Amino acid sequence: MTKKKLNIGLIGYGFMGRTHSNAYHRVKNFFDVPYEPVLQVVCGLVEAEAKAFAEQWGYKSHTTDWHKVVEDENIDVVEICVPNNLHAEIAIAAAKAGKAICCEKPLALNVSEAEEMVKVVEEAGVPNLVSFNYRRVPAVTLAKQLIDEGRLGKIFHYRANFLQDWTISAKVPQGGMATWRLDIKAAGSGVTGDLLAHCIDTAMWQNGPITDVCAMTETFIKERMHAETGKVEPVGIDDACTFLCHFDNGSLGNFESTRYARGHKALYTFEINGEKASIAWDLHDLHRLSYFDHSDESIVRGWRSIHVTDSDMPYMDKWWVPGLQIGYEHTFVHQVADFLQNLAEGKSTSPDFREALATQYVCDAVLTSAKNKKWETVKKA
Ligand code: SOE
Repeated sequence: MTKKKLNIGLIGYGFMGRTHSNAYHRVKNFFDVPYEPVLQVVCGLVEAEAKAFAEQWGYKSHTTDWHKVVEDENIDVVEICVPNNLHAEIAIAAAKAGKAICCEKPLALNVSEAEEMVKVVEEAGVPNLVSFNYRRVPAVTLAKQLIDEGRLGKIFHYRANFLQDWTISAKVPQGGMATWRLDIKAAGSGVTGDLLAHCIDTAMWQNGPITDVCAMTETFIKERMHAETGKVEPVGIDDACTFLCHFDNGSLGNFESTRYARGHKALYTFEINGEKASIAWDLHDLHRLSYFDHSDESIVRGWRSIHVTDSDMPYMDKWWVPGLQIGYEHTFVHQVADFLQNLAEGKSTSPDFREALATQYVCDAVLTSAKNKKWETVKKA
């Protein structure tokens, strides 16, 4: 049966542009999606690079002007994969033009931009999604399922880390194509918006709203060369951030993120301790979910390592056979599969802009708390 074509316009051809493009290619082969995605146009800063990207990833055309993508009547979905400071302007224009939107995380540079984005997409009634992809690692989705089934009972503790080590050298510049995440003007914050936002999104999805936070941040390297100006400039981002929090359900949270944990490249881990059971997960071994069930007979009770590959586990019936693995890129395929399904029903996909605003509120409270050295209440989205 021929499916309705869905025309995709991608803005940004960096790392995230590749993950999203790959997802659109793969999704139709593995999932029974209601549309046939057509990669129509890619937009990026440098013409030759946009052209090369279009050729490599099968986009029909390329441009260096994002307005052309948003204003193109032919485009159904706008994919926003550019630095954070460009999210709001593009998303607002796309919503006003009636496009469905998938925006990279974090939603915006700051809370006021994020609030405006939510207002505009909701007024326009366009389906929207923010790409917090780790929710769609099968083991992470399974963890959510186990919690929702009440297997952990009352939850006492939620702790999460996201550790990297790629900015330890003072020679790493700030700004520019590859290192915009170090430039406060482009990123809005450092590890808080870039890495902790992932942990916060997963945590609130699994364990409910965060009500208040107490944080500390540090900028270990105070000045870096700016890739665009060539000048040594003060660094405005947080290199590391640790915070404590309360969840609405009474449990305690403990979060840490840094780009200065020598030896760790992308060590995203979480552990949740409940009255009846505990769960732990580690991105470096993403197929495994550690699970401890106190109701097991005591002589065989212990931490089990569940290999999340069986076909009754989230998303896994679409891939290979039990025991065979998938990886990081598949989280984006799952995201697109869910997005297309919801799109056909005229719905947004979780986490939508409003849920991402809730994460932005936590990030904002974290940064304010670190600055003021005080507990901060988190605004409700
Ligand atoms: C930063 O290094 C980064 O690429 C984040 O921007 C991503 O969101 C994260 O998934 C991996 O690390």
